[in-house]
Amino acid sequence: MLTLYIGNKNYSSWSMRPWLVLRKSGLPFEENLIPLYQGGTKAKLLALSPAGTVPVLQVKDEMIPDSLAISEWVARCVPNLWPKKPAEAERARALCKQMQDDFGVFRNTAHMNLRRRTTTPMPQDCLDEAARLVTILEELLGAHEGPFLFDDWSIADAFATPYASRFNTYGMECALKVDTYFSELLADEDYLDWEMAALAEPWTIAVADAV
Ligand SMILES: N[C@@H](CCC(=O)N[C@@H](CS)C(=O)NCC(=O)O)C(=O)O
Repeated sequence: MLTLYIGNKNYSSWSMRPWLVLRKSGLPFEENLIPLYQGGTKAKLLALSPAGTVPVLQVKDEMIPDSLAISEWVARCVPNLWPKKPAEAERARALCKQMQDDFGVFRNTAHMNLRRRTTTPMPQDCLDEAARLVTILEELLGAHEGPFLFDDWSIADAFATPYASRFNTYGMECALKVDTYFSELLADEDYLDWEMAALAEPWTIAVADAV
């Protein structure tokens, strides 16, 4: 049995990604949600793994932290979660890493917050990073038939989904091709299951709701 430890569905972009990957894999899994930034949260996270963060995937006695490491583990169990052509699979892995590591100003200014809709203008450095991401996605979409980044759904699309939700939350505009792609991600039935649960959550994180 697999157990995926996750944070709040409304706010935890890192948790959403491997959850979507597991859903697409068809592997049965249980989820265990640890509300973030409450008394005792950090101790619970550190008891799961030295990373002290979610997501963590429990596979029997093994605890796998990190959204990309978990996604890699799932992709070793189930075929076709990475693009089939090796060069495309490498490109997809690099893009996932970039979506994890880069765009820090964008991520930390425009927090993922599925419940929220605001037209508060975002600072220019945040918009600049968002525009850089859009350029990367637009180029990939232009080189493929779609509807996803590498034609068929792949882990790269799971990693892009929290960004799609940010554009939605903050009413940020982007190129038509990318806008169409984001709409596809946000209409995905697994994403909608996640969103429905997020909307019903009682917890709030003030710093994210203040934007
Ligand atoms: N690189 C990690 C980052 C995980 C991460 O930062 N998770 C956040 C939740 S969105 C967390 O657990 N924060 C709690 C804390 O840092 O105390 C991954 O991809 O899984």
